Amino acid sequence: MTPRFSFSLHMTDGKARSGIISTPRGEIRTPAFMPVGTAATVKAMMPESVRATGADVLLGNTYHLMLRPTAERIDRLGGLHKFMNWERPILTDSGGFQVMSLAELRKLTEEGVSFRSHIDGSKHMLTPERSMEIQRLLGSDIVMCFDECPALPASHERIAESMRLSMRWAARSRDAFGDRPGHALFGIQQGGDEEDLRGESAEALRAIGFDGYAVGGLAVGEGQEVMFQVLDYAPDMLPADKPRYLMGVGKPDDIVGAVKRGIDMMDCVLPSRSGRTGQAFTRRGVVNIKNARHQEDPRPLDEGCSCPACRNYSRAYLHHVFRAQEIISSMLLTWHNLHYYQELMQGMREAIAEGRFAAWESTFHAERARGDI
Ligand code: PRF
Ligand code: ZN
Repeated sequence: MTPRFSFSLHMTDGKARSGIISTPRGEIRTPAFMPVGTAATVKAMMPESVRATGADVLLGNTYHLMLRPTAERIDRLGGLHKFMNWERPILTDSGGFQVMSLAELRKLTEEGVSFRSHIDGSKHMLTPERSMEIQRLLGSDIVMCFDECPALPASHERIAESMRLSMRWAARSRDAFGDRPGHALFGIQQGGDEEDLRGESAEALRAIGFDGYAVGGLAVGEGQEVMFQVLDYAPDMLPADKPRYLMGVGKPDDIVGAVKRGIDMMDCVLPSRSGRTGQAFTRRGVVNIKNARHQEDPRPLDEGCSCPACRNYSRAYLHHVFRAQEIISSMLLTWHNLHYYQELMQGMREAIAEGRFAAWESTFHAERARGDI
């Protein structure tokens, strides 16, 4: 028998939840953070190193991979897992959001989005049906519905029209996905910062029925305060027995606030991208390794961190290789940042399981308030 996709909720502490998503390619411990592997690589990291940081699942992108090297080529080469040497679960985003933020000459219709590639200007079209086909060719374990959303702030009418289009696309995504045992399809709630529209969107998705539900359309310009206001009600509108995924979030304190409000999965480029720009996340806040104050500091980035950057190198070395633009700088800082994010998730999972999330959260904020060493 093919092992099925399933979610088992183990513990709740307030609204925070811990559990396990089971897939034929392995388990995903929740709350989960998914490193972003946009172009079939988590930049500057070998897949075994990504795994060593504690990641159970990666995120891949329909938009980037359809343009280069194309979904058809990846399929001919045995699928994305084999292509990039990551055998564990992969979730793929559906492309609509990336088209609207990255592509040129976009044209949105009921049918889908036509656009020109940001790489070579070539013409393409994405529809719910084509997005489902691409994600199938990639061999994605968790497939996302095709959707779109406005940047915030936006008017109620603008948000409503966009959300209703995304809900019609969600129904088409569900039909095109079909029945694929062992693979999951997630719906995406839209509705911006309007409570009534979030409710309408959740209703539409529940009526169609999905294996998991994402909260989309946040972290698009509204700021943390408004995002948390929406997260105070939006996750509660989605089925409690299915995973809830907050897309494209975020900074460590965004992630903690989202888990506190009932989110199970998140993804963000921040830990990997910041690693390449010299920003390190630590329990005492953000450290800018290019700052001259590190140039002769023999101490590690973070005394309490067990990652290779902190075990084997000084701040002085990390400062030097960053300034000299050496490739190892991106490798070490990305490793550290991904390790930090995964330890954050592990800390929350344990705290939730032991019913001490509130105390864990107080310590998290207190440590950051002390500032860097
Ligand atoms: N939809 C999709 N991908 C996304 C988003 C969304 O709303 C966001 C919003 N933060 C990030 N990535 N499909
Ligand atoms: Zn470290």
